[in-house]
Amino acid sequence: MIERAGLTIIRFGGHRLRRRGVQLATITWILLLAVGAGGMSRRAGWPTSKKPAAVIKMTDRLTFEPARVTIKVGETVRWKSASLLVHTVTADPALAANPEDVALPVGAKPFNSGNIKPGGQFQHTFKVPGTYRYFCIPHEGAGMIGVVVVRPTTR
Ligand SMILES: [Cu+2]
Repeated sequence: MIERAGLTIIRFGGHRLRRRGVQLATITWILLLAVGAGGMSRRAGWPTSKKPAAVIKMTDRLTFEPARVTIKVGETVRWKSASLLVHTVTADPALAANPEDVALPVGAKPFNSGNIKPGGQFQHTFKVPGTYRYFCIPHEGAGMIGVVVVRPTTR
């Protein structure tokens, strides 16, 4: 009985090993494909949620907190509503009641989030260095104004 069992294992041992080899090769291929696809998506710049360099809260006290942040060119700022009120993030002189509430570096395009509802958020990537002064449309008169300083990268 024992000898017969031993013979059986020897007889099928080679076959079993070969099958395991095939399985390993298949798994290796799947892993390589997965890693390859990951690398490709990063290189091709497929949509990935960009990690913000700064997060600013919009509050019921009609403030941006912090009111002033400093980032590097190419970085992203995210604004999050921690408020029951509707706010905006607006850096467009055409939409300001007081032109002094807006400042854009030369060459930077104006931007406006539109209405950000409670719990909502908005983000903007700054491609031109300089000092940005922005405001909230409904609360400009109440002084809801913020500043983003964008430093040039030193090479
Ligand atoms: Cu506001």
